[in-house]
Amino acid sequence: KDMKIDIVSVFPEYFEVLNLSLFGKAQAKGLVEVHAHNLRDWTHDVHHSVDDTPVGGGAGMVMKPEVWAECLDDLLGLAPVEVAPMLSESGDSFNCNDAYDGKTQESPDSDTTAEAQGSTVLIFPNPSAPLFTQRDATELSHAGRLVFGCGRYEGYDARIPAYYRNLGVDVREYSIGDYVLNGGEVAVSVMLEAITRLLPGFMGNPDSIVEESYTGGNALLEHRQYTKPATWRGMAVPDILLSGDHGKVDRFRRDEALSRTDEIRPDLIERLDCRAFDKADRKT
Ligand code: 6GU
Repeated sequence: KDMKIDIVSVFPEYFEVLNLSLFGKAQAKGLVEVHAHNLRDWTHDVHHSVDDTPVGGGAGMVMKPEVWAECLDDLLGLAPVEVAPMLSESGDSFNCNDAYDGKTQESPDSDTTAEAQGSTVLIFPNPSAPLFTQRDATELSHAGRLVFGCGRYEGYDARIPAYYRNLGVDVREYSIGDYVLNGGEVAVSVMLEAITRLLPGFMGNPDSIVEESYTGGNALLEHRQYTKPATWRGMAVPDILLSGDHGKVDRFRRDEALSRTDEIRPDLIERLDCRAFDKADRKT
């Protein structure tokens, strides 16, 4: 099972790092195939312009729909179509991550069912979109092809995602956190790493994936880790971890995961499925 990835950006060189390290090895093994394209290759004017001033006024520049569409039509193998006026006025078709038929990306158990199985997904990084989570990474790791469109400047014309959604393409828009970046390139690298490390054969030790933070219905921060020596510069590792009693070790780690999550990320505790608590879990 392999995954094809296309990235469109005005800085395609940014993605040269993908030939290095773990990702480079995965490409060599044929697990993934990545192509970074320059959006300006789809321009026709001498200045290779990809942006224009915002309609309605305001600061900054907005990426033009024509250039993006020529590029994405090529990559997706689609012919240009004129959208019927009624459709183009429909407010629904502009909703983030909402398919035109009203189907949303959040299926109740998308961790396992993978709506994206083997299919093509078009992804736009967007600071004003829903947060990209481990659940999204898991779901998208089952896709056959991912096409990322990196916006720059103040963003891209809202009709681009809406147009492809109307054609029935699975279009997603994601933010990677509550802070502002200059463009989508960093966000795409973050999403790409979160997705591709889940591909079978990508990681040396697949077991290390199962126990991680944010996985399954048990989205807790991980307990702290220690290695040898048992005492270092006068600092001892917790006794229980040296006891050899696996039951006690598990209990200790679970309590620490709960208390640390409660302290650092109380929002994660609130979103926990109450079925994820066991009888011995401390009440907080
Ligand atoms: Cl996806 N893009 C940009 N430009 N800034 C962001 C972001 C994305 N996510 C958080 N900040």
